[in-house]
Amino acid sequence: MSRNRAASTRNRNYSVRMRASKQGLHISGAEGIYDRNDVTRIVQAYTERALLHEKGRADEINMIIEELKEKPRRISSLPLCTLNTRNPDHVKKSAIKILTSAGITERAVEEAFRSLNIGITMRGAMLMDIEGVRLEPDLLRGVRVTRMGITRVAAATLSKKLGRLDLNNFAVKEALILASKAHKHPMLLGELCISDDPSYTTGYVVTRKYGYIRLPRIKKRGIPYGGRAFFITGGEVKDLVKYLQKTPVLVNKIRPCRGTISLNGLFERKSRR
Ligand code: PML
Ligand code: MG
Repeated sequence: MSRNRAASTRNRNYSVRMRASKQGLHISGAEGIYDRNDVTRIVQAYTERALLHEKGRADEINMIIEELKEKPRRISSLPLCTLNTRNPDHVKKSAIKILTSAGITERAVEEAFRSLNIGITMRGAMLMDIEGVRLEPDLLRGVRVTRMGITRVAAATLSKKLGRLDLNNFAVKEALILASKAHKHPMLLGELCISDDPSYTTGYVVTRKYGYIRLPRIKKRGIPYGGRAFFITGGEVKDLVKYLQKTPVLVNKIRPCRGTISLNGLFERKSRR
């Protein structure tokens, strides 16, 4: 093969990852998988995001730009809907009903809410077994899910579907992509996420059966902490951590994005199938 040909058939995908902090505290993180031609634009966009964040202007921004050696695995997104939750209490009760339906104990869900509310935002996610016992190797940092992205075509479809629901923003798109990668792993049973952004008061839960369920009013406005808990079962934690951190995954198919429904509506819809 000629040199030019070899160069043109090389993987053109780059993982771009940004992590920003201020006085050692986490401000914001973002990442995606991009074509080589888009990398410069994305680096600029991520830098601006870190410098203009509502939690304050970052005094340290770490950016990693890495050519992917492995071809990303193609996956579909999780189906998405929003629950008509009224306040943090109603959210917690609903989250417990949804997550316990997947075999996670109420104790574990309570423990996840407690840990996400103690006022520290970890860089990555907690891993919890179904009893609420923490299993991640680094209890301070957690496990950051990395090397995931979305194809251009799928991104346009997702923007269109979310736009109809007035939800076409980075928070929803990036969280959905992250959760879609994570929940392709057979050890994941569920997830609870609360945004660490003070003005972003919608969180979500995930189960295999119900997909990505947004939970408005999960916290009061102004609270600057949050995070993720993955509920896991069976298998080797180190294999799961390797998958979450290292395996490149691209969302290339968008499953349905639905509007607001009640908890009964969610349970009934599935049981009718
Ligand atoms: C975050 O970016 O801090 C997490 C956002 C979680 C909720 C996203 C959504 O509205 O679906
Ligand atoms: Mg955030």
